[in-house]
Amino acid sequence: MAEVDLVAEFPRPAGAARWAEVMARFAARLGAQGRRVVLVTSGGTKVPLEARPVRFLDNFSSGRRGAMSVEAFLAAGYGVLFLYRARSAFPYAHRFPPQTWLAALRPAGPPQAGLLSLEAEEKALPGFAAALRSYQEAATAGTFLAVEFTTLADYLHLLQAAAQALNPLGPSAMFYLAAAVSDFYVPVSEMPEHKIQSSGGPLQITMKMVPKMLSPLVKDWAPKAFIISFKLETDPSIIINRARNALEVYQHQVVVANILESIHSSVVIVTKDSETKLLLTEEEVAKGIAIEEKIVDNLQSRHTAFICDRN
Ligand code: PAZ
Repeated sequence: MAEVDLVAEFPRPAGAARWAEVMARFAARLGAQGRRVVLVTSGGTKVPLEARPVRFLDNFSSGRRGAMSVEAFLAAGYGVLFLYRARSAFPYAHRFPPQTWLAALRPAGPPQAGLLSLEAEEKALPGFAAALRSYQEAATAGTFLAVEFTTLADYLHLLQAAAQALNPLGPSAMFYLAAAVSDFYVPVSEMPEHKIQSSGGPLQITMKMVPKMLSPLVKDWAPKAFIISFKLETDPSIIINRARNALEVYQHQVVVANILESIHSSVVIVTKDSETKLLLTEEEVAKGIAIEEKIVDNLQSRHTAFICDRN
């Protein structure tokens, strides 16, 4: 879809131009260091049903896949641009919902010289200090940039800007498109201005199909990059065919196929000529290993081969 169509169909969010600059600077700096950079998209998009929206169409995605994958990519040395749904899972922080640290942390005496001291029983917040350290290392090294979206329009504009920022990195750029993006939307021109009244009786809405952004991404926005899309289904009998069909239609490199019931324990990495099942054993679950570590490890090797091939 050409840029002009995107703007016409989906209002450009406030701040999109500024984020485009920030993302371009981030990618250029890490590219100049010779670092690989991955765009991780994460969480679900929100689709308004009214022009002054009270109601929305949304989906189940928690953002956990994206957040865990960011941690694995940073540990592997990638620069990470994280395009995520506001208030969905955030790297390092998602393991510690407020009720865990609100109960465990307490002030360790009055602030001194502007420094606030907090303390907690070590076993009340296992992994907390390590998570803080990992996050702060990435922040200090400047290898992590988080950009929020809420609505489908935000997501589409920011995805395009992120792709344009990463395009100059050629094959060193990876796109890891784990967000659950709505397939349906109500065009602005067809939205009721005010809140839909329940006194009007049962509601019928006709929604338009959201254009598939994978097509311009692969063809025009970042044609040299290594591109991974995700495919979620609830029917295991169709998943591999749907993944193969996406590879055929969009001509990108990898589809990560997952089934709703087992998204966090099993996936299949599908390419033009291979299918690799990744599974977590009970032992691995007990050790706290996440499926995302296996996905990222697998994709990192494929990315290395892709870069060698292109060079
Ligand atoms: O965000 P989450 O951890 O709850 O779920 C991850 C996921 C299932 C949204 C992701 O793995 C995925 O398949 N995304 C693409 C969904 C799709 O458009 O088919």
